[in-house]
Amino acid sequence: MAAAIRLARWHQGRTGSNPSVATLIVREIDGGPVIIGRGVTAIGGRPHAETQALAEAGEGARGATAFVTLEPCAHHGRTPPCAEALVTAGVARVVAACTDPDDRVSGRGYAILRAAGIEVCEGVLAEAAASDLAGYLARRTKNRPHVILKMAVSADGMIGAEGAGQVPITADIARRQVHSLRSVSDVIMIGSGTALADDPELTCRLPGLEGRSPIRLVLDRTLRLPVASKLARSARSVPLWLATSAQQDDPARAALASLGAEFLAAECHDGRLALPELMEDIAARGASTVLVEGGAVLATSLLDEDLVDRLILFTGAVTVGERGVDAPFALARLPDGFVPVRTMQYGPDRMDEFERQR
Ligand code: AOF
Ligand code: ZN
Repeated sequence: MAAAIRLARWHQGRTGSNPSVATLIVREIDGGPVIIGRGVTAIGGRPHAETQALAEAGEGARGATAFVTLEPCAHHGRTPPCAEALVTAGVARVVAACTDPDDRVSGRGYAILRAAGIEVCEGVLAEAAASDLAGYLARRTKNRPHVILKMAVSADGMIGAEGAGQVPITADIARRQVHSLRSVSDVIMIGSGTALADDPELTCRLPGLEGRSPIRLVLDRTLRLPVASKLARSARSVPLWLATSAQQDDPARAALASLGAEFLAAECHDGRLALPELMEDIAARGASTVLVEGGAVLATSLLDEDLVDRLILFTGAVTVGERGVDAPFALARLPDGFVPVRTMQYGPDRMDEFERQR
C-alpha cells in the first residue's frame, strides 16, 4: 500500500476534479509477492487507476490481490465501474486505504466486490493515503477545498517592509519548494493588498514544471488590480480569477475581462468578502487544493474563520528591520489548534509544517 500511495503522487494536481489514486495488482510468484500491474489515474482524470493496472496484469489478475488507495468506483461514468472491472478480472482480494465519499460510491464499491465473493480489507494506511487525498476529501465532505496557508517570516518576525515591494525573506532552495507546492495546487490565493504591493506573477517556474501553474485567484473586492500588473498581463496564458463584489457594469471589470480575467461573484459582509461562501464556490468549480500566499490580512481572516487546514511556515535567516510589516504568526506565536507534522531545513531557511486538529 505504501508503494501504491507513492505511485498515486505521480499525477497529484493533474487529474482535474478527480483524485489521483493508484492500483497495484500483486500475486505470489516463486514464493514471493510480485507487482504484475500498476495504474495511476490518468492526467485529466480518466481512465481510472484500476483499468490500467488490470490491463497490465492481463490474465495474471485472476486470483491476485489488488491494492487500491481509494475505494473502487461503483458508478457508470464514461467507462463501467472499476469495482465491476475487478470482479470480471477475477481478483481474489482487494486491499483498500480510503473509502470514497462520492455519493455515487461511498461503500457501494466494496459491496459490489463482496457480493462477488472477493475478500475486502479496508482502511490499510488510510491516514497516509487521506493526507495525499486531502483536497478531494475536503471538497466531497466539506464542500470546500483543502486550504494550505504558506507564510515566510524573517528572523525578526516580519513578512515584508512597508512600501518596499517584494522583500526576499527566504533563499533560493526554499523558493523552489514553494514553486513545487504551487505545481500540485489547484489554486493560489492572495489578497489585493499583496497583489498591489508585490506585483507577483504566482506561476510555477521550476525547470520542467513551467506548464504546471495553478489558477491564480486574487481577492479583489473593488477590482483594484491594475491592468498593467504581471497577473493581469499573463491572464491569457495562466488563468486569473478575481473574487469581487464589483457590479457587472464596473469599467475596471471590462478592462480586466478583455485581458482574460474571470470573475467570481463574491458576497460581502461588513466590507469584507465572505470567505466560507467563496471557498464553496471554488470547490463547486472543481478545485480541491488552495495555496494561500499572502498577506497578513487574508491570513488572519482565514484563521479567524477556521478555514486553514495546514500551515507552512518558512523562517528566514534575514532581518527586515525598520518599516517591517509584522507577521500575523511565527514559530514563537502560533495560532491555536495546530499541531506540528514536519520540520525541514532548506539552506539558511527553516520550514515548519502544522496541521489543524479537527
Ligand atoms: C476509481 N479510480 O482512479 C479514480 C476514482 O467523472 P468520473 O466518471 O471519472 O468519476 C469521478 C469519480 O471517480 C470521483 O469523484 C471519484 O469518486 C472516483 N475516482 N475512482 O475507481 C480512480 N480517480
Ligand atoms: Zn473507477
